[in-house]
Amino acid sequence: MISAERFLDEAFKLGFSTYTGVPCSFLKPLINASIESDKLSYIPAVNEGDAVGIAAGVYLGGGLPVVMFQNSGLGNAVNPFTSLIQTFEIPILMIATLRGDPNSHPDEPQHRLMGKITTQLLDLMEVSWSWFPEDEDDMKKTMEFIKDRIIDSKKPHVLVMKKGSVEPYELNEQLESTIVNGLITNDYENDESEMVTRIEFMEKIIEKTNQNHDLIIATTGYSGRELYAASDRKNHFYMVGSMGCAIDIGLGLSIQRPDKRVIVIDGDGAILMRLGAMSTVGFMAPKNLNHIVLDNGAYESTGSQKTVSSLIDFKMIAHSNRYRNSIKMNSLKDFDSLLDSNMKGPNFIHFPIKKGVSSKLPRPSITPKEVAIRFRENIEN
Ligand SMILES: Cc1ncc(C[n+]2csc(CCOP(=O)(O)OP(=O)(O)O)c2C)c(N)n1
Repeated sequence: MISAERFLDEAFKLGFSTYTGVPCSFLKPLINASIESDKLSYIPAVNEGDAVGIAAGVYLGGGLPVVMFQNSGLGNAVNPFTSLIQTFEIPILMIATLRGDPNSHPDEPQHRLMGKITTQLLDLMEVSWSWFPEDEDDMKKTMEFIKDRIIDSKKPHVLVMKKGSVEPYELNEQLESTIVNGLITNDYENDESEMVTRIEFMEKIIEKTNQNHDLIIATTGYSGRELYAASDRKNHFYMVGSMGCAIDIGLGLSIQRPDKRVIVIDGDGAILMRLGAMSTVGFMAPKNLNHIVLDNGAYESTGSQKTVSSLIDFKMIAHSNRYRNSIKMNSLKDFDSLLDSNMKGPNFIHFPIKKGVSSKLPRPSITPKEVAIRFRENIEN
């Protein structure tokens, strides 16, 4: 057994200072100690996939994140693992518990199958893993080795934790949110004649943002491609895959880099896939985060099938999740002045747009791996 504080200390010395995840009883000591530590931060994700997206944002902002969750949540994280972490080559350290360990006493029935396949699933996803250290004498070496390995290979590594690996650590302090009461703004006319297409919106983004101060995440599908078509810049992150994780990445980024303005360009289909992520945004309340949902009422990138967005009041959802400002607008003129106002966030803008995409829309010629390297280096410089 090792001490939670010693593990966190050792990891801190190696640069790991931001933790995120979803609790498991095996993880109790590590989560409790990371919440209480003055030098560490813990971001409470609501889904294991969101935790992986948040960690990606922390890394892209220059940090070294650790994700902790129960193996039953590994399934929730498969897509962000395969299409975000592995595709963009983002090195994160993960701690996954082993409920349902086939070599231990029988666990609850719901853990049996996942316990049996956890390490096989990691192998299948081509994710390297090793056992969580149980001996303090080995811990330092193991951690140094893993840190070098993930940084050199730009790949994730999972420490699989068996029951009783860490000494108990009781929780004396709870996480506190800093949120103030949010506002819903109903000042905009939303005249249909003002509606623009996605590419027109992207051109406005290009006009109103700059490479040094703004960090822009564009969701998977046509959004990323149209932002690229409008202009290819170092501060752009063109998502491919991990649909719904744009806001997770933006959240991790805005916490890691409070000095930058973070703009997340989401789609109605994408945000509906991971609405839960918005609750962590409200809880963490980063002032520099702007979350825009371009709502064309469709999954346009995959053939324009209708989404259920026409039934949804996104502004109310954002408000209920305690975003500081929740707005619906569809005019570029209004959007222009809103950006100039540099309103404190987290801000949510539901922006209805017209369908339509160029028949010759390019795909980024830069690879996902190059996008990630360029994005992180641009922030560091
Ligand atoms: C997990 C996952 N499910 C499905 C897809 C396929 N897919 C890619 S883009 C897209 C549509 C996205 O719709 P929306 O966010 O509304 O943006 P739009 O295409 O309308 O710009 C879908 C379904 C995917 N990439 N990942």
